[in-house]
Amino acid sequence: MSDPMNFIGGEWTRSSGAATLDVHEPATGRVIGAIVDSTQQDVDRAVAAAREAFDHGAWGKTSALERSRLLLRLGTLIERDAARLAEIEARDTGKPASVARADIVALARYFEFYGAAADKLHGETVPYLNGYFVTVTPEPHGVTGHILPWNYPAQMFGRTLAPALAVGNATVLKPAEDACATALALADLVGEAGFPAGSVNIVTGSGAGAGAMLAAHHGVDFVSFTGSPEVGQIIQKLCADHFITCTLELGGKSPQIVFADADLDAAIPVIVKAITQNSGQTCSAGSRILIERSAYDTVVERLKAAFAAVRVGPPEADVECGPIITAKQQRRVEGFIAQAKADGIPVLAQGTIAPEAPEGGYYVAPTLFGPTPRDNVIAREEVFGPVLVAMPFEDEEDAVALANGTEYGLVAAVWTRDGGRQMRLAKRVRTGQMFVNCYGAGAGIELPFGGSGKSGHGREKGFAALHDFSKTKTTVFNHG
Ligand code: TXE
Repeated sequence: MSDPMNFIGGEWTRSSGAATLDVHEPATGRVIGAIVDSTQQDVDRAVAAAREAFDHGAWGKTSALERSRLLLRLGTLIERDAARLAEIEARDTGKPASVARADIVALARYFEFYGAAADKLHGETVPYLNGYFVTVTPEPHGVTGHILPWNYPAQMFGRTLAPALAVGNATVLKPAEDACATALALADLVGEAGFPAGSVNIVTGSGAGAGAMLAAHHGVDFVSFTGSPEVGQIIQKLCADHFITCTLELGGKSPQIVFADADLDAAIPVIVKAITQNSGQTCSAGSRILIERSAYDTVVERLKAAFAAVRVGPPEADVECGPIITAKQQRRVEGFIAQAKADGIPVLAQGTIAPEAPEGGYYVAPTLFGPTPRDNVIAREEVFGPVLVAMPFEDEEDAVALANGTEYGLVAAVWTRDGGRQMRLAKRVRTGQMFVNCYGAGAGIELPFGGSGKSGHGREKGFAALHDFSKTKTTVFNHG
């Protein structure tokens, strides 16, 4: 597909307008293509196609077993085309080649997991008055809107669409304007897998344009959004205007809490990877390291060496860290680093930009700061880049207060050999996911994921996503 187009009603469709947006390659900064900047008419068409598929079309009539088989087939097609998809993803996002390949494996796994679950979503019966029989069954919302970020475009396609489709919703997806290529490549596989027309629609375009049009659309019954807290608030208000709900996955400032008794051989590589993986552009990035004061110097020495060994380069160099997604995000990350330096926070270590990194690419050297004052902006706000801040704490009570001391609450980890302390912190740290002596631990498709506060609400992944993408219906039979 060379001309910019949307995927609507099972077909590649031209925009009603002429506007397009350039696509830049993060590794070089060069323009490598263009996408449709969708109009209101384009979004109307996509929602109408989904509505028709759900209300009257073949999709609305599929059985759970048929949906299961469609999802599984799509997962198999993704595996078949994994090398091609990984190349597209790496070029579009700048991810190291091996990371892009792992993302495609995770993408296929989403369709496998939710394909296998689609025909196992049971309802329940409720004991009630004599003469009555009551069922409570999960029902699809109808048409679901999906607004995606650019940091894991391939994984997000599976994370949000697979559970929505498993339940039976018809979907309209707006990928991020900065990374659409994989979603568009997947549209052809959706068709090949045999999904009925209108069950999956893809419209590209800007956030303030197509994104807002989708969330505001009265033909949409539920919205799944991943992105910034500022836009999350806009989405929630747009949804409230037409009385629908949404899930918001908005990022974090996730703490790794290291006690003096931690196994540092195990902890240090995991802690460094958790902030440099995907160049720190991960909602669940472990961006704060909280260290028991008595071990602060030892931990920091180990961290410095590991951090300084991180290399940054283009996808084909396949080093630890790729470029930042756009020039705008690069400026944002560099702005945080410059401000922290201006505030006098010591730089403990920096990674290196590899000589293979082309001029013009959006590269930022991973940076470790510490000790970082607790009230400094870099200790509280999401940088969304490879920037780690180290902070000492006094005791368990102080560690909990520090961990809970931001507006976010998405992911946290504690590193300690003390079993009682593991249990206490797991209970007291305000977070959607808690890791004990590990972090992330794989793609985690099976594990419910989501936050509270500025990290958003609702749950993705695991069976929890199936609940969020459905609503319960209570049916009361009078057989008296
Ligand atoms: O996000 P936006 P940006 C955070 C991270 C990052 C910051 C800014 O801190 O530095 O957000 O990134 C669409 N109505 N995260 O500017 O703008 C947009 O087109 C409807 C964390 O890229 O929120 C894109 O598809 N939609 C996050 C999506 O929202 C709108 C991942 C995300 O873009 C819209 C990404 C509007 N008014 C950024 N404006 C995570 N949780 O992983 C934008 N969009």
